[in-house]
Amino acid sequence: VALDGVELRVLRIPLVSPFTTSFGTETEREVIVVRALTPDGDGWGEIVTQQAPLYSSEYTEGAWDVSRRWLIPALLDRVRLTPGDVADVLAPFVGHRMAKAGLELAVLDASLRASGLPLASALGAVHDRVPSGVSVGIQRDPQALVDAVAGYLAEGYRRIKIKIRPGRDLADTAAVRAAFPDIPLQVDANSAYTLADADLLAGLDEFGLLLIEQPLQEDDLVDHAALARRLRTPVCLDESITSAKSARDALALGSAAVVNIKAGRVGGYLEAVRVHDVCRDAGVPVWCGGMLETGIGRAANAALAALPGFTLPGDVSASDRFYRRDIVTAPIVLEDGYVRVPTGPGLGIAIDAAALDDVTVAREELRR
Ligand code: OSB
Ligand code: MG
Repeated sequence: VALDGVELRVLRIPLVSPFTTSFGTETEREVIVVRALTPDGDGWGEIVTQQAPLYSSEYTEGAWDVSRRWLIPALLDRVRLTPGDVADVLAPFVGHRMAKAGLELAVLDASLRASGLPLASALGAVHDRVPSGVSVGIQRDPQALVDAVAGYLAEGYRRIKIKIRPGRDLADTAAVRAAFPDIPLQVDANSAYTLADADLLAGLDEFGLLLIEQPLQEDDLVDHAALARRLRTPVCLDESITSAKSARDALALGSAAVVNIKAGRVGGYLEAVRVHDVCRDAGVPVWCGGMLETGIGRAANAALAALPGFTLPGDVSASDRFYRRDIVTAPIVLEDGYVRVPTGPGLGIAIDAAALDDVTVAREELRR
């Protein structure tokens, strides 16, 4: 495509209920939406940073700054750009993978729309719908958690993930397992433990979990391998997997038996496919993670999750899991516990301009 300009917006969207993880509670989603302006039409992307650098080192104000000051000017310097060029042009800038991923997605959407190809086909999808799991935040007490899980199961979600942290782990998991003996269940610690907690974490083994997600720190690959040897529950990595190369390293070390793939965390949907390929070649199952995406990122995640190596249900939930009103005209919905993979060109979505304007708190346009 010929990239004439890029529009950035910061959105603040209220959540339907507070979302609590080991790193804090959110009541509002602050996120950046990217619009690639081309002679053939617009493309949309989403930078999935959060307000504070707690999940990873990236955060919204930082992503905004690096995008407008460095990343977008480098892209606008090019007369023509294929989606695959974006990562190469941005490679000299260290890190900032979520910012890069959001920009790449906007270029990818514009380019695919111009050629009439759906993102799912471009990435190599083999399914037209994907099973939907839901990520449930830490609640007031175990009973409140059981009630929340019951609500999601009634909606049809096919897999439950609960957030844990020190002090809110064994009892919460035990309560959910006791209430629902047969559901596919997994836990996510968001880096809240150390290897010294191995005995405590082994206490989770009796609950028949699909996996434990990211118990230790982002850079703890060796400790994750040591922990994996002490648990029967499979260890899954989220925060630690920042590229196809780091995925290859983690698998070589025995740090992960399962991988959560998030396009933002690895620098884009094209790199996410490469992470998928590395895991598939190694026989390691993957699933699609989420970052409380709007309808933009949610559509892209449904496309990614339809690749053949995604053999576990992802955090690809319906829009109304987090938002009363999405910024797309046809929000993602749950149908018999599945989410449909979009079939239109590019992301296959249409932006609801009024809804988008209503939640926009900042806007800037950069032109070549
Ligand atoms: O660790 O998977 C995570 C949300 C924000 C940051 C990190 C994570 C999450 C989730 C929510 O678990 C997943 C979703 O979008 O449904
Ligand atoms: Mg996680």
